[in-house]
Amino acid sequence: MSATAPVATVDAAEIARLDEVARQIRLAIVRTVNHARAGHLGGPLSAADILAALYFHVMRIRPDEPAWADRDRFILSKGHSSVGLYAALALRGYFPVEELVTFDAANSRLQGHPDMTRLPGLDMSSGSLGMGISAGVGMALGARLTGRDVRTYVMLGDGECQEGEVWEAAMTAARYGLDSLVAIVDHNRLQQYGWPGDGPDGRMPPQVPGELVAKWSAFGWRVLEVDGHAMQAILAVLEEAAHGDGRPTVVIAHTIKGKGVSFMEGHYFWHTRAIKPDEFAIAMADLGEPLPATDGGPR
Ligand SMILES: Cc1ncc(C[n+]2csc(CCOP(=O)(O)OP(=O)(O)O)c2C)c(N)n1
Repeated sequence: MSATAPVATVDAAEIARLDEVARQIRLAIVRTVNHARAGHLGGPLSAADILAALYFHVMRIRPDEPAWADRDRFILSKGHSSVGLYAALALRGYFPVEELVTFDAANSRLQGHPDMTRLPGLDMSSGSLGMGISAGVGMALGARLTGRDVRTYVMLGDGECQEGEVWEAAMTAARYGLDSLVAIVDHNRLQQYGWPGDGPDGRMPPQVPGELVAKWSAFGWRVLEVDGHAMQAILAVLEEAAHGDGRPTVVIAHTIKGKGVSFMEGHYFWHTRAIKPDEFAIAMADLGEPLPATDGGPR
C-alpha cells in the first residue's frame, strides 16, 4: 500500500463522526433491502465507508442546491450499489430518510439502479457496468473547458473493471491529463458469482493480486491504495488524490464484500438476496442496533 500521511486537520472527533455516518449508511442499506425484499447488499456494504467520507467530508456539494454548477460530481458506476448511495444522500439531506422505504417500488425516485431523471442529486444514471467512467471523463473534460474548479469522482467495482469500456475511458483520461478525475475501485475481490477458484469464498477473484495497480499504472494513471474501511486512511488518500499531478488518479480501495454484517462478509451469494427474519436480527445486532425481543430479535 502507498504510505498515507495522517491528515493533520482531521481530529479524532471527525473520524468518529464519519465512522458513525458509515454505520448509519449500513443500517439504512440493511433496513431498506429488508423492507423492499429486493436490492443489493454485499457491494453497498463494502462501499459505505468511502461514501461516508465523500459525502460528509470530501466533496464540495450543496444538498439544498443539488444542481449547483460548481459542485463536485459523483458517479456510482457500480450502479447496482444504489441503496448505499441513496442512504448517503438521504442522511446528507438531499431527501427525507423516510423516503428510503420506497426503494425499488414502481414510481419511486429510488429505483434499483440510479436514475438521474428522477432523483435530484444524482449526477449520472448507471447500472450497466463499465459506462460510468466514460461519463466521468466527459464531466472532467467539461469542467476543464468551462474553467470550473470541479472534481469528478467515479466509483467502480473490481468485477466491473473487466468491462472493456473502462479501459477505453482510462486511456482517454490519461491522454487528456484529466487530473481532476478520481476513480475509486471498490476492490472487494468478489463479484456476482465469479468462477470457482482459489479466492475468497472459493471463488476466483476478478484480478490476481497487484493486477489492478499494474493495469491502471500502465494506462497512465497515478495509482494510490488504501484500506477502504479505515476512515483516517480514506481521508488521507482522498486528500492526496485531490492534488492533481497532471494525471488522473485511481484509488484502489481494499474492502470486504458485505462489510459490517458478520454472516455476509466475504460471501459472494450475499451480492443480492432477500434477508430472512432471523438473519435480519443478527444483521441489526452486528450493526449495533439489536432488535427488541418483542420484534423477534434475540432473546
Ligand atoms: C454490463 C453489465 N453486465 C452485467 C451486469 C450484472 N451485474 C450486476 S452487479 C454484477 C457484479 C459486479 O461485480 P463488482 O463490480 O465486483 O461489484 P461489487 O462486488 O462491488 O458489488 C453484475 C455482473 C450489469 N449490471 N451490467
